[in-house]
Amino acid sequence: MREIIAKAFLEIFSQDPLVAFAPGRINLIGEHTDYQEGFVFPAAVAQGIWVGVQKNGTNTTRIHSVDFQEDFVFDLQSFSPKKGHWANYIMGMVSQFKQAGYPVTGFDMAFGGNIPVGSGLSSSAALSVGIGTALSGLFDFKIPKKSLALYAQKSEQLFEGLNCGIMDPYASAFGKANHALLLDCRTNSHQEIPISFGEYSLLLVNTKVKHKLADSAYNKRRAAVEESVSLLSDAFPGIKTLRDIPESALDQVKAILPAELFPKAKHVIMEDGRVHKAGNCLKTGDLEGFGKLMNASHTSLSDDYEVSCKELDFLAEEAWKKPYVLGSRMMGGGFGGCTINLLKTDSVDDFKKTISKSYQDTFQIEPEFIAVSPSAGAHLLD
Ligand code: GAF
Repeated sequence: MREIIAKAFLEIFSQDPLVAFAPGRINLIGEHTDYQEGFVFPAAVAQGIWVGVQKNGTNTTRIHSVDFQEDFVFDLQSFSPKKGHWANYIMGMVSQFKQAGYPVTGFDMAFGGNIPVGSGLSSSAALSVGIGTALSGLFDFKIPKKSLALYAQKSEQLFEGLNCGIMDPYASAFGKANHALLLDCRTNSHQEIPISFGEYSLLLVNTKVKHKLADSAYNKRRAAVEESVSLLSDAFPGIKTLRDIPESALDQVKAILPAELFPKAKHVIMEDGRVHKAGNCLKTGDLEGFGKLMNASHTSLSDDYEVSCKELDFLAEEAWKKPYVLGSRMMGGGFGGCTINLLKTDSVDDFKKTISKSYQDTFQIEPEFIAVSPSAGAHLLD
């Protein structure tokens, strides 16, 4: 892919580019907890986005998307979001750089990648972090990874209107080969946990659906848990987020919150606990325990947080029936995208064959299987 981007750049802009790579991410467990300053357990993957850049000596930015075969030009002095357009990710990052005092001048860019769009592997965070890494390298800004992740989060909030958390860009920036990141979203710091699944492997199954209104439902869930925090603040003085409420206080929480808010708060509180337990399982090699936590996470996301959909539920439930699957759950924001599965490597073929058939019989869609393994975070390429 690096060669494809460099070749396209040379053809269009008549220069050789500086190329950066930024990966997509998986999340082992810890869903919809990052924006409550909770805990998540993501890893970067080998699939990602390649971004080629070079200065052009003007005040204009010219961009070519290799995947969409489209161009976009904007003036660095005056630009604004364009509803639903991929160029928002570039304009959003440039805007963050400018606000932070980094003097971006005219540049050309070509980018493309191999993350299936809508798969829930966070191609948007990979693109934003890739742009940040490329521009930081091009202008020699030496921006710390944590700042790049925070700029990418803010950019997506302001230019795309998704009130997202820090998990996706953080994983893309900090990923490490053969490790997952046990990330504390209050301090924005992480422990690197070595991942070795022995005779088991991770495999994603892409539903190939992305239900409409996913982004507005995401923002609504976030608003609901924020409302719960304010309703709980008298009984729990000093709490900032649901992360500050222990599982042992769930009965008290239930007595205070309205019936429609309690299950959402319960999910966030319990999911934080599951992330800690999952970290311990991986540290002690208890893969069966880890798989059970994945399954419990799915049930909670589906029944309590209500961010699953019939396609994701079907794939998780089919996977649970297989004796060689240790765990299966929906991954990411929900309403489509992928399930993440931990299963015996020598049963992957049987899994693909049987799941493919049952999913097609039920939904008339051929699912996509994506093998993933924890990989390095964003970096400049030679
Ligand atoms: C999306 C968001 F971008 C993340 O911040 C996170 O909230 C995730 O959904 C759910 O865990 O990927």
